[in-house]
Amino acid sequence: QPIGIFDSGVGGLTVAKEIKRLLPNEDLIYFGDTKHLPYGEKSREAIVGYSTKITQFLLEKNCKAIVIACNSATANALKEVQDLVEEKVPVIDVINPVAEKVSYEIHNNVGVIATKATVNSGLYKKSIRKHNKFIKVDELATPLLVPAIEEGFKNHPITHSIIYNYLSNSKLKNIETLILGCTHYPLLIDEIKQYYGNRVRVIDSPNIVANQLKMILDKHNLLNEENHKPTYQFFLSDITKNFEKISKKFFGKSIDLEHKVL
Ligand code: DGN
Repeated sequence: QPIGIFDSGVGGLTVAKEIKRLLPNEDLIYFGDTKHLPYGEKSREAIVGYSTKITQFLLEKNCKAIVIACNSATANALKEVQDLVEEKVPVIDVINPVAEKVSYEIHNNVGVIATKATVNSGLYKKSIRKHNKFIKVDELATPLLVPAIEEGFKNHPITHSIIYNYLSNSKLKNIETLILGCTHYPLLIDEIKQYYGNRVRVIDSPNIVANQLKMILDKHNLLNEENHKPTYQFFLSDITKNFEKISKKFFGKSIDLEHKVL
């Protein structure tokens, strides 16, 4: 049985890649809802609608776990996705495991950059404060980063200037730790680290999420045998050049992208 992973586009590939690295014997099904991207600008109702439809599709594909590899979907549709699966399979999200880890390990000023849909939900702050109410959390919406990434503007002057403009915001002035609260953003991690130098620690969210998944599958006795040869399947609601390029970089040239109407 495969693990189902979904995002609005290429962002969730940063999580899928880490899952593949940490769980090399697992079959993966990835769904990128490229037709409805970006989720960060959509209403809660729309995000709930897309997320539950994709979850339904992944359940039909017999997935043994669902990874919501999208912060905007987690912040707006986690409960609806959980209700839909009725505890038949575990649901792993990208906010709660990161917030929990940060709240135990770090005791300082934390900054979160994310889409509007995530920042408006305030879920990072709530989730961190639930575990540790002394941490100061500042969240900033940085919506232009997703279109820049989806356009393939890595190492590009436009992206540098967007990063500079956002990160110099006074909200993030005194932070010592930064959470990339959008699964697209690790694709710009070099540029973001370059802006801060050693001043700020950037959390490796994909690694935390992949570890959480591993722990849960292990707990439920759902991990494949060590000699299992994995398969990787990709479904997109719209096949785009940029997805093709990034997915091939992450998963190898031989992968196929299938179109699925959503
Ligand atoms: N990658 C998604 C996230 O983590 O929020 C959303 C990006 C988007 O669609 N704006």
